[in-house]
Amino acid sequence: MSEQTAQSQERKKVIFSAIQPTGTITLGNYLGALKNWIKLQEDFNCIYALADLHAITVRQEPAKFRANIYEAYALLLACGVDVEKSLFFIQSHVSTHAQLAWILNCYTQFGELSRMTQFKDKSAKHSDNINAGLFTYPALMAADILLYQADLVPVGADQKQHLELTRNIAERFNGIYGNVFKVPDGYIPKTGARVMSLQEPAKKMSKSDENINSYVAVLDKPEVIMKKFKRAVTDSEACVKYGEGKDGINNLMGIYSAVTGKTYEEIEKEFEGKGYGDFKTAVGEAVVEELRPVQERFSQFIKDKAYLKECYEKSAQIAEKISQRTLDKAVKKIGFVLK
Ligand code: ATP
Ligand code: LTN
Repeated sequence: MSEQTAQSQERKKVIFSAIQPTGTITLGNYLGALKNWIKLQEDFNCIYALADLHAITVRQEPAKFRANIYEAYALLLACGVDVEKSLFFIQSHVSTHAQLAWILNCYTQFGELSRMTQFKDKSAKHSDNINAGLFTYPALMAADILLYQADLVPVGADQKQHLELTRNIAERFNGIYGNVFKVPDGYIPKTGARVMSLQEPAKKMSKSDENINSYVAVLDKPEVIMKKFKRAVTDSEACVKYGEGKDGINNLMGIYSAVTGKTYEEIEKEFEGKGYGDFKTAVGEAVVEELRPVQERFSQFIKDKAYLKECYEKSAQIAEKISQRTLDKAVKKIGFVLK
């Protein structure tokens, strides 16, 4: 057998990731996760989802929620998710996710969930609605990943803790019942893994932030993007250099580096002797150019609901079949009587 044949026969590694269709997708989501989703499609077996079940851990207004789901689906196709190469479905369309999530809830400890930073942050932010789903959110995320025996999970740095918990749940379950789940690894980019708020650069850029100047949305118009970067909070030093206590500049350098591929040293050299104004303009322009083709493709996809439906239905059917195999295996091991 030639080396080439052997290689092509080797099982391709499986990638799983998801994003919540809450609000508009930001530059943080794009640089921290989505850019990797697109790249990985060439060499891996990729399975992607819109996590609508996760999204209702925070109250959603129905009409707006539905519009956000369509928008997010079209936008991800526009970013380059290719349904000929990968699966891309809506989480609630594949029934195994909620089923395995219940099971994994019973193998996840109260103490573990209490330590999750996202739970602490979101329960502080939504103190009027600290529901059980918000608390057990990571068990559903573990189900998403483990159902597909995923090897790698491309996410931003903020999801590291949830991934670690997923690994612990998988190991615990395997420890009791034998090898049921593949224990996955994270895949976190070197630059862009944690894009910070443009207004409070110690906080992550988040699509649910009330202050729209704190984030750049992938669908923001060029002039809006330029304005948001010009208003970005920096410091009084006026020197484009990466360093401690310079959260704002560090963040802009991270964004510029993730978009252009330039290293921090190259960026420092490029802006030697120049002020923050010039730098902010350059960052804004680079981001506008990066997002222009995505915005153009989006405007086509969003008009064609029939095409979107065709894509998500086809992917969901296949996902249901693949994930059912893992669910059956788990159910059998636990000792349920099979149907
Ligand atoms: P929300 O504000 O509603 O919690 P979010 O903006 O954090 O949403 P998610 O849907 O939770 O977005 O995350 C989607 C993906 O984007 C995840 O892989 C996450 O790690 C990544 N991500 C989110 N925010 C950032 C950020 N500021 N920098 C880099 N990656 C990010
Ligand atoms: N919790 C994730 C979204 C998400 C996810 C997943 C990411 C839901 N299920 C499975 C990776 C794998 C977030 O980004 N906030």
